[in-house]
Amino acid sequence: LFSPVELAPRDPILGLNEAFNADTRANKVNLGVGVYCNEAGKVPLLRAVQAAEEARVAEHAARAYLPIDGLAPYDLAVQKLLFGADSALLDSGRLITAQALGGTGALKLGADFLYRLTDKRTVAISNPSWENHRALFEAAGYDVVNYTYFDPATNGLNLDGMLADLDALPEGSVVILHACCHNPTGVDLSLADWAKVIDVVGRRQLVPFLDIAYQGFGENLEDDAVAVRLFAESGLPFLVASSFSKSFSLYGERVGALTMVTASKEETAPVLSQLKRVIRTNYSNPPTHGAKVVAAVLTNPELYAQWEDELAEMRDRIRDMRAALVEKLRAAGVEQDVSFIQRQRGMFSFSGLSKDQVARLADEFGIYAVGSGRICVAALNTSNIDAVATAMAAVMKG
Ligand code: PLP
Ligand code: TYF
Repeated sequence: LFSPVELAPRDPILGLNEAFNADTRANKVNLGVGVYCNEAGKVPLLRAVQAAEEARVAEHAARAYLPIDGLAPYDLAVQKLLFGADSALLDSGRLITAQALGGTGALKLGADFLYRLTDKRTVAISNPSWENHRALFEAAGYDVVNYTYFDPATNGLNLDGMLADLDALPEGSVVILHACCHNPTGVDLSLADWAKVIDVVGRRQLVPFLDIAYQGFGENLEDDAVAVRLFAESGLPFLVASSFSKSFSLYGERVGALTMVTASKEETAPVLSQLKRVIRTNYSNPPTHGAKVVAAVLTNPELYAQWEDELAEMRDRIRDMRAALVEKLRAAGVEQDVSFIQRQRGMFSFSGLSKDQVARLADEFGIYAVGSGRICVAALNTSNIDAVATAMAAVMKG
């Protein structure tokens, strides 16, 4: 039975953890996986989460099954966060939200749903993108193509290239769009850029699928949702995969959601019924704990305010680390322009390091980054940043 099975390639990001764990050097640093660590180098348990968990344990609640599409107060709280608490969409009958197993689970539900219920077979992802986008949609049966995104010459966005590529896609293609804090580049669209993208998407009848895994890590919760809100205003149908893994530091609880905005309220019941079928035939219904905790925080004004503060703390610390890294690289004698590190948003910096330079960082210094040159700025702290800047400068200078 199993003798013909060949070894699968490792995940290019999660695979790095194994190499890092096997490294015996005391001053090793893991800048690979996109996980926020605090100044002490630890994944934090947010105080708002702890308070909600304590209240939940004290309840000693029974564990019945959740509905197929998840906890209703959670789904509603997700919608408010995405579209705004006063959005007209909330009462429009055009929204469907299903609790999902993280943002990845939401993407997987969306991929399976679209493949099963539409006849188009092309998905476009940004070049570069999070590697799982390709893997998930290929596994669902899609042909995955790239659209132009990053411009290495400016370390910014190639908007014209992006619009031209979107314009050339077959009608009905699914387009995955990073709503904020693009992974891996940290390069985002402006309001005006989004308006142009929405124009092409509408004209070419593409299927927009927004991925928002870092809401709150760019500017703030509201501004980071601007793409979602502009698509909402456009009246187009679209999908959103959202995640609380990062914003609640609840990585292991798998808390996310798939939201679909239908074109009319008449579409909603059939779409929801088919989505439930996809869920039922995958895992039946989602787990309770993470969604209960997130819903408790999002529906309690005091806990919400505390969470917003803690999110701002994470965001500000990452910004401080960006500024410090730029300063220390310059101080270490790096002459090329590294100011883009401070303009990039979210957890990552697309550092411009080559594959060879990344390999040297690991071999010579015990500093692990993704082969693409992506580093997780959220893993820097005042104890490791000098070593990282010195090592980066050494490999950058040749
Ligand atoms: N989408 C992007 C772009 C991501 O970077 C991540 C990160 O983990 C996810 C989706 C999914 O996150 P999770 O499945 O951990 O909630
Ligand atoms: O890009 C990252 O590092 C995060 C975490 O297969 C991650 O999004 C990485 C790889 C993966 C799943 C999650």
